[in-house]
Amino acid sequence: MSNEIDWTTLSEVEKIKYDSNYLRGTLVESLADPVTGAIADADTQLSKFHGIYQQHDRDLEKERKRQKLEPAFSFLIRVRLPGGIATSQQWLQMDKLADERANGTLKLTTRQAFQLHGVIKKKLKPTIQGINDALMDTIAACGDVNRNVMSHANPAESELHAEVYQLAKDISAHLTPQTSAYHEIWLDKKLIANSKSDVEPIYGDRYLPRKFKMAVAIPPYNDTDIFSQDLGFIAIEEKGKLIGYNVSVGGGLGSTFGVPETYPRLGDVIGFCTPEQAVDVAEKVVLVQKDYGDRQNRKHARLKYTIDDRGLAWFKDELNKYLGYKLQPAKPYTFTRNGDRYGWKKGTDGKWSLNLFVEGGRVKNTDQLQLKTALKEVATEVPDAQFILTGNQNLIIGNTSEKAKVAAILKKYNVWPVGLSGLRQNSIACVAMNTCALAFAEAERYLPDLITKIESILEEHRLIKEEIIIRMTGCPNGCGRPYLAEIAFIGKSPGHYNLYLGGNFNGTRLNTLYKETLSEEEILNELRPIIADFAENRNPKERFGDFVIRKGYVKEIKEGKEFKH
Ligand code: SRM
Ligand code: SF4
Repeated sequence: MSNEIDWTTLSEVEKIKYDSNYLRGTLVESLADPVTGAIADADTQLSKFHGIYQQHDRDLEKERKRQKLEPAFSFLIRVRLPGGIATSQQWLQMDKLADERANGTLKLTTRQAFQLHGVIKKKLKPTIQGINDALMDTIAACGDVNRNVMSHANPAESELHAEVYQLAKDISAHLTPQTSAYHEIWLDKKLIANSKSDVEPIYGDRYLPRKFKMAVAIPPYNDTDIFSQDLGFIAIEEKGKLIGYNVSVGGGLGSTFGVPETYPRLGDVIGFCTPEQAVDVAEKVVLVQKDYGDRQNRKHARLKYTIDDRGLAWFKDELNKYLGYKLQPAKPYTFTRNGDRYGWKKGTDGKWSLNLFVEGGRVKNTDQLQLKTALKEVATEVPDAQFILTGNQNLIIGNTSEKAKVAAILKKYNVWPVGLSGLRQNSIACVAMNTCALAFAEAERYLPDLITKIESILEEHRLIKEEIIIRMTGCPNGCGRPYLAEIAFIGKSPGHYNLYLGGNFNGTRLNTLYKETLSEEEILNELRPIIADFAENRNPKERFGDFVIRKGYVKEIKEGKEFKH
């Protein structure tokens, strides 16, 4: 332990990281402890770096307490998948692990990753091994490091798409923690270090002050919500060739009710770099944040606050110093939309891809829809197909020469084609209940029903095909990126939501609080007259989010600091 660091001023997690011997902590002992289904408190912080969150079943919370039992502990495992691309073999492995070791469902996340929920402690290790057997891993899927790097969903759309995907993979590889702890603990590799002999050339022994997120996007499609990222690369092309990337910094959405110094913020475009410079730029942005980010207050520790506290000009200067060269001036670009573009598309190689809607990103079987079985059959019968997770919790069955076979299987199970409203196909709901410990209200389990009710209003006004971005989260942390939606609900208490309006259709504007703590009836009563007004008084092609601002339902927010819950 160092005597030079004044631990009393730092957040508790800083000390846990430092004392962990590069992310080992007492995880081995915690896993072996038969007395509890939990792991030691400090290990719950470290397990995140290994892609694992301790959770408990919140539906059973009261009953377990009544019976004087410890909570029904289980774990979430997040699989890192840069750009979201899995093979059909990997899909089959995840499907199997979901059945044999988790709760029988697969969750496709808003950052193009897989999640397994409900894995009990003794099944953690075999599950992680099963994931690694299929050549995937979970390290750095969570924790104070660079997380899963998002990329425009389908690399086969053009050569440029493939180059951009390669950048996501390169950055991900470059910024993966170097500690051998992951291999020792989960994969039974020989103990390489029992003192501080591991090195983390980029992160050092306390890693980053907080999580760090990156994405790449190719205009005109903002399908990775680039301005919500700590660091974004916006691909710039000339005559179909990639010439480089505009660099955007300081996005982030997490905030806390009652803590006004926390707020969602959109990234600022600070310049342009060449393709060869991009990995270096990613590293140096991370290093500036590592050195200057707040290590005292975790609620104020993201890059967005470092930038707002010290100023964008300071950040640019500092970054240029770290780089040893200046970023070039940013190039012009336009985003026309975010979200996914559904349906079949032919790639430049002549192969076919189908973007499917997966409600709430949850792959499961219900009485109404056998989605999990259908996708398993596709993966089994069409082994050349890729399974590409999009940044909007959806799935692309990608790059197959067997379009007819895929189509027949999906038709057999009524998975595709389906008639979706413009609202539903642009919906995102975070997980929330029953696994998320931070949820105040339902999201994934409730939004589909609420949408059905809003659809009736849209139907009355012949707006059922109108594309409107709608997102719901169970708390203000922002996992479903609600602050960018045209209509958003953020859980306040069970059954009650704040309603936000006025995000735009291309993900470049924050929305604004419209009404607080609404029940379902109140939500519908609030939305009904606005939708009627929209139907009657919109300008040609005007989007819902732009309309509510023009008509004064909410005032446009120009920067994160103005945001109020
Ligand atoms: Fe998130 C914490 C789920 C994307 C901001 N997020 C959590 C935890 C792990 C709760 C916890 O800490 O105990 C949630 C687990 C719920 C569960 O049972 O699965 C959780 N976040 C998710 C996922 C699964 C939502 C989904 O339905 O898809 C997404 C996983 C992405 C991935 O694959 O890595 C997910 N989380 C996001 C996003 C969106 C994004 O990154 O594009 C955000 C907003 C962007 C941002 O980071 O600013 C987000 N999650 C947070 C925060 C707030 C961070 C902050 O700066 O304040 C927390 C809480 C925290 O970190 O303290 C959080
Ligand atoms: Fe949980 Fe809140 Fe994230 Fe939803 S937004 S998954 S409730 S932390």
